[in-house]
Amino acid sequence: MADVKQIIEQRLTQENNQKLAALDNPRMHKFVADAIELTNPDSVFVSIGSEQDNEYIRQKAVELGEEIILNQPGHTCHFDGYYDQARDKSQTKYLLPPGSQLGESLNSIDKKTGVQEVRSYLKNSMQGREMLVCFFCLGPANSVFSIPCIQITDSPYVAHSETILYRPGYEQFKQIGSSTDFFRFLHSEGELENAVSKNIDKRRIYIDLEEDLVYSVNTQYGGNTIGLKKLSLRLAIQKASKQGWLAEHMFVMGAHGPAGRVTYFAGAFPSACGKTSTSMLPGQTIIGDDIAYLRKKNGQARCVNVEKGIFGISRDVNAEDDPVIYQALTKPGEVIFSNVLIDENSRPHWLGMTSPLPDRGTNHSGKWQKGKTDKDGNEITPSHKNARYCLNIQDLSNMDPRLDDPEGVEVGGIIYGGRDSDTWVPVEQAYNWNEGIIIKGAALESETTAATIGAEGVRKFNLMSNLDFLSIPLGKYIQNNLDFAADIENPPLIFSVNYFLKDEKGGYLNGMADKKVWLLWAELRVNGDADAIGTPTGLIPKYEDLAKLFKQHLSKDYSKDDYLNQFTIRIPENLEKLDRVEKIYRQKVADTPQLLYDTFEDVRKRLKTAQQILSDYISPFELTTA
Ligand code: SPV
Ligand code: MN
Repeated sequence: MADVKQIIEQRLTQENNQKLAALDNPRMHKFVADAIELTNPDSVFVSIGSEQDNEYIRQKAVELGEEIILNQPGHTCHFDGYYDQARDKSQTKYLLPPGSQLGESLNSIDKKTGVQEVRSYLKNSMQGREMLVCFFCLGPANSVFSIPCIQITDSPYVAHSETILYRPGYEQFKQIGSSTDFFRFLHSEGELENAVSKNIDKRRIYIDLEEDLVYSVNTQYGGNTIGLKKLSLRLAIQKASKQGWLAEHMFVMGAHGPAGRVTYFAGAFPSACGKTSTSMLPGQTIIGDDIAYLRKKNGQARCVNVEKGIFGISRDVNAEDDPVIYQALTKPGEVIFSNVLIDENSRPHWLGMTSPLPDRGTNHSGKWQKGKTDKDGNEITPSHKNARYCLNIQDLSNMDPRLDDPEGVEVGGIIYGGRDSDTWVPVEQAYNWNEGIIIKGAALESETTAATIGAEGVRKFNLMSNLDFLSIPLGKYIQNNLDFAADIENPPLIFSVNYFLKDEKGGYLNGMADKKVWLLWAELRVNGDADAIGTPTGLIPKYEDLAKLFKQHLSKDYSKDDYLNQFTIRIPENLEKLDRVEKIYRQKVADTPQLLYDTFEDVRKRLKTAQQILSDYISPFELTTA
């Protein structure tokens, strides 16, 4: 590479040069210079995260047609290409240096080959365009949790989204001086056609764990491009593993118990399985809905939201089920909608918003009218199932006041949830930390959704709902989770939840609102305020306690029949599940901790004993208080 200083001075205006020069960080300067040489932009804009710079980015997004202005002040809509609507797992790969191994569950490519390939797609990709250089911070600023990041992109939509989703990081870069400890992201949309990435076959997201660097090219969908979101989670998991903390696919929220008590929960659910709506439950307060860092301090588990905004799924957000988000999406304020349907009055519409959807408008397929089909003959839905909104948590009426607490909040409970139609009860507490990590987290399975490219409704193993983002061997990751609580006197309690349990006819056994009761029961358990019934797999609520919570919080008479149907322990399904998951560990995860196999065996024995003494399907009324 030519001289770093020379490149920057030649290719940046004086003003932009000064912004960069104020940060005395050779590694960062080298990254910028290399990106300029490689992608060859017409101009470079450096953002310091000021209101003026953010406004420049917002305007640029509109000017270039990456965002369309909607009818409400502050609202815009972005479209991704028709085949670029979700995370591309198959083209997201680790750049593997010779001799290193991640296990066969993680997607990787030989580093030299991968770097060459992705850099060939990035070559001159910003010609005729402007490069945006932005600084952000993962986690609250000035905190042990903070990780400074630099994002380079030619997409003002990506940069704009990041100004909403992440805390500004320019000042953080001033503070770190010449430290090399930060994450780097280089993204280019590649060639565009009608403002969307054209060369989808050359979509690549390649991750260099040695360099804390991610390349993303020929894509626009946020999950593939917004470096600080899932791409940073991968880098953070590796960092956390080295340093003894945890980076998780988790919401963080305050559950409001009796007499004003607030107990914080962190919850991991696969994408599109109720994570955001749990973090947004009425009467509770939200810290974050997607990514959390957990660290230990003074013998306590503490956590922060890595983000400050939400990139949430629009589908099914309506005034009744998600009143807080619905309100934020229908009043003036900064919101980027993506892949929704826009009507002739520039109003956004999405699936499940309850009001009738228009018969025509503009969506991710261009001009759309009811009945339109794609080139494969599939009917195009008015808005995509993975259509999203992006907004500031600050604009929600239920923001928890400790969102930016640099110390994080104390974790009272951890919740693992999946989309499971036939096995797990709606809520169950693990007997202890290790069983929680193994029987709830590491055994998690979930049916696939529209958040990733591929078929929906297929039951897939997804440990801790974090499988898509793991950057270390699976066994090591499980061991890190087990070890995390080893020196914590009162570790958080661990719960599983399942909002998707069905009866034999395929009907859901629960209403959408019921999750509030499961959460508030968990809140009581964390504080020692409710008894529980012992099952072979954990501890479930007593009927009386749930009936009280249903009455108090949902004004609902909870019947014994509902309780029976929901909390019957399904022994054959639980046994099958253990066998299914164990097989995956035995076949694919060479470094599985022995404790996992031992714990599976313990639980299997308990299930079989109960099956012999009682039956295949055990009524909770037949079990006793633990
Ligand atoms: C998810 O799919 O889990 C998301 C959205 O939170 S993204 O990862 O950005 O695609
Ligand atoms: Mn997510």
